[in-house]
Amino acid sequence: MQKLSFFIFFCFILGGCSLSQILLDTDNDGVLNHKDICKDTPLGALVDKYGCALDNDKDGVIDIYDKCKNTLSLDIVDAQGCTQR
Ligand SMILES: [Ca+2]
Ligand SMILES: [Ca+2]
Repeated sequence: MQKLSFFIFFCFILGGCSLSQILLDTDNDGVLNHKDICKDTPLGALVDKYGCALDNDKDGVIDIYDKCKNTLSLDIVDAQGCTQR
């Protein structure tokens, strides 16, 4: 909350910011744009505090699209997040 206060303060001091711009969340992931590192999060994806979709098994396929959510870290996976055979 403190970071948001600083952001709002400097935004108004420097000019050109409206409240609606400050409170904008373009991808509707619950993380405001000024804090959102991943601004194109797919609708319905769970996100971290930076607005990036979660990929719990770190295979490069985000959880919302991952059909195999517990692949091993060194596995090579297909587009569905499942180990290629
Ligand atoms: Ca996002
Ligand atoms: Ca995954």
